[in-house]
Amino acid sequence: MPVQTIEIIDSHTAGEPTRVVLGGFPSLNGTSVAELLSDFRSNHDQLRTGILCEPRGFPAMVGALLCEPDKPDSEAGIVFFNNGGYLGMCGHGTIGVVKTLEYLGRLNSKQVKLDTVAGTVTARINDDGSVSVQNVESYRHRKDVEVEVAGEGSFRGDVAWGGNWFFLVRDYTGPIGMGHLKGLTRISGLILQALDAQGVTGADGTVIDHVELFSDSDMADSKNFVLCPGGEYDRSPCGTGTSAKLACLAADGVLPEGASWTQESVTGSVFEASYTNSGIGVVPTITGSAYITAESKLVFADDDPFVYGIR
Ligand code: PYC
Repeated sequence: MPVQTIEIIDSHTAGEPTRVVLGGFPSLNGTSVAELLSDFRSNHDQLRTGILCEPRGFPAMVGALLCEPDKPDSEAGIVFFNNGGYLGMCGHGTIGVVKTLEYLGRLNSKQVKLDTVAGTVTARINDDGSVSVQNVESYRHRKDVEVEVAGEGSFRGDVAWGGNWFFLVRDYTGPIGMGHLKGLTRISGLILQALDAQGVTGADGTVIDHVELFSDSDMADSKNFVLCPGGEYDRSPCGTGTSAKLACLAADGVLPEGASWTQESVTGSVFEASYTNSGIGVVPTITGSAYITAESKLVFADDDPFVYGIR
């Protein structure tokens, strides 16, 4: 019974899980993080679901495969993946990776650069143990777009980039909370489908794969619900989603450069964020906390009918 084993460390950032792959993964061909992702997708995609989905994981997990960086002064490259596919960048995942590297004693400095498919990000461990991630440049692509959802009416929102493409709904009026997950997931999924059907995309026709709904918050500037590709909701306030939100707030002139924005998630966890102005948008910095939850070895046996997960 030949077996393959893969070493992982699990953490959660503001409730959202990250599974960092440390060893045992087949070596990938490519000279950049984007090329390594492409080889992963083309030749080893079954390991994506084997690592993340049941019975070894659960669908909300985000994977982070550590690899060679693109740039000589970066600590590592990261290929982010989830139950639905691959992510250009992941804010909560970057915080999880940094806490994992710290836990392993692999950080020589409190500040590191990490290369993702969306670009290089800089992460700093703060004195209180939280991590601040300076994300890739984020910007609003389209303002106040109307999308028609059959049987539900129309929704207006902005299309923005925060390392992934988001549709940030402006006029959702329902409650956001753990008691409403089914309805929030359903309406966000319908909006995602409608965007695709009605040809609303990110720049260069790129598919929008995240939807963000908002409500008032008792403890922060705003509360969100984020639907991720693959149909799971983000347990954290979503680092790239909060970056997209900052880009919209900056474009609307309602949040000045350097001012603090607190974003609560549907689970009640909070990210603190701010931005500096940049060429076409803003450079956001997102701060959150992550905690190690497990250190283990996944076993993939040839005769396991669910060796590549329940898909
Ligand atoms: O924190 O950027 C994020 C993220 C994306 C998908 C899940 N979390």
